[in-house]
Amino acid sequence: DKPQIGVIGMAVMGKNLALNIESRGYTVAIYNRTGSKTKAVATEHADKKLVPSYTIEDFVASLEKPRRILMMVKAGAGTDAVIKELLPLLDKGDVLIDGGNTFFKDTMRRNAELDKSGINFIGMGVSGGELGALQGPSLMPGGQKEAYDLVAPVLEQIAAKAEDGAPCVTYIGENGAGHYVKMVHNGIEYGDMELIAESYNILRQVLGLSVEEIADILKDWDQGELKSYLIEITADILTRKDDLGTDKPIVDVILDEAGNKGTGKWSSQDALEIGMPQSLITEAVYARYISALKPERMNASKVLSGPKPVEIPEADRKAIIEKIRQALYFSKIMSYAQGFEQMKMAAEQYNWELDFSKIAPIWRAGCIIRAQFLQEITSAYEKDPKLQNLLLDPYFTDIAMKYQAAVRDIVTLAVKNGVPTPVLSSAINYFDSYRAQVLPANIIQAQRDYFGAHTYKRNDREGIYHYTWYEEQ
Ligand code: NBP
Repeated sequence: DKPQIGVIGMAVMGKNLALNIESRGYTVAIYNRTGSKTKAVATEHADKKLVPSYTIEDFVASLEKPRRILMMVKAGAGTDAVIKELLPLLDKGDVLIDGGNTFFKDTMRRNAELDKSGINFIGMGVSGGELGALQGPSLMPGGQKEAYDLVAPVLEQIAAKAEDGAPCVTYIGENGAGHYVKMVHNGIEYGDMELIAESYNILRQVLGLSVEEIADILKDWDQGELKSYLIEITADILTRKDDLGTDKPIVDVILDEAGNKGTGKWSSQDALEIGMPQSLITEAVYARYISALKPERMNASKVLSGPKPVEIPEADRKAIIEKIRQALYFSKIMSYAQGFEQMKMAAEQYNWELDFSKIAPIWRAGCIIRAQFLQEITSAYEKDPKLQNLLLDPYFTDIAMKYQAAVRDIVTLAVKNGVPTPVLSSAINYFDSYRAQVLPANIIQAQRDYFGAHTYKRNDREGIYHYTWYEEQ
């Protein structure tokens, strides 16, 4: 059998995707720059229909035409290097897929460049980590529609399946649309993670609960509206003890400095670029940055102190825990509302036709942000594909109205205790701004007109105005 598809890059993602594809009945060509990795995969899985090549020429020559090649290499220079080597070896009509965490503008550029040679280039977001790659990831492919159709059968087979059996893959849109949607997905992931961390912190610092007690609370939350992969793994994390034998919970020995690989930052940067508020994700990125200033924080903590903790009567605890749950769900909704607004604006600016009734369902399984609540988002966009903002769908309007009081109470309680809640606070501020008939932007416009003659519009008549604030010198 000639391999029907090839995978370049035998690090954790490429290897597992190759095995996933093979498990669906395909013969898969494999190649890696460093041959020993290819050899190791081929040897370990000698019983499988994997066809190793040790030069890129042999790899390309081994494939059935039109060739279908999936690249899973380090995004950036690695991707460009592989494309450069491949280009002279490919023919018109071949399909090259970049499954890396690539910046969407790189994908737009590569798509246009390769299109000149008649090569179809798909930029595909892959979410689900190592296990997802092997068992079924969520896939977000963008590029030429005809090219997508050539690879759709394989992608549908390897993708995760939602509860209703639908594969977690859909054609997202032209050129960089797939990587854009993956970028927003990752930003949302940052927000979801930080919201759980902030909720944990309030339970721990304000209510004084133990790690074990918080684990039980999260397990309980995972039975209801908040049911999701991230709540589930956090509950699990909180039950684990230190593996170096100190008998402490593992979370109590993990240094509180968060790392990042930049995809959350890209999401915020582009929101700034296209002019759409994305305050929750951005605050989540900042929360990681400020955490990374650990030595500075240690220093500052010796000089700057917060308020005295508020005493919380035992009898109030249960109600506060429920309010934290509501605050978390409310804030998650704000974050997704912003994420979908951002994608809507991006579609206008980058000329994509994004169909959210098809995009929301592919996040229901396989990916890191998979959650029961994505079914609600799916239903909202199925009912109204042109929905202006998630908050205007009746289900979400109802939750926002019901839970807003809880967020106000929890944020206030945290502030009074000196416990930071950058993302929870951001959520209620977004809600209050988005629903405001009047914002103090009149003051901003007056200031701009005062010092820079930037002009303003009036709320009672048409036209552009400039006020004579002072006599010309
Ligand atoms: P890495 O991101 O660690 O990349 C390692 C692979 O890139 C190896 O195969 C390496 O070959 C190859 N490579 C590099 Br580095 N530079 C190259 C070059 N100049 N020419 C050719 N090959 C080059 O691997 P990964 O963690 O498996 O991720 C692969 C892609 O998938 C990345 O873009 C990543 O962001 C994305 N992704 C990862 C995850 C995850 O959970 N890890 C999830 C979703 C997406 P070598 O062996 O010869 O050095």
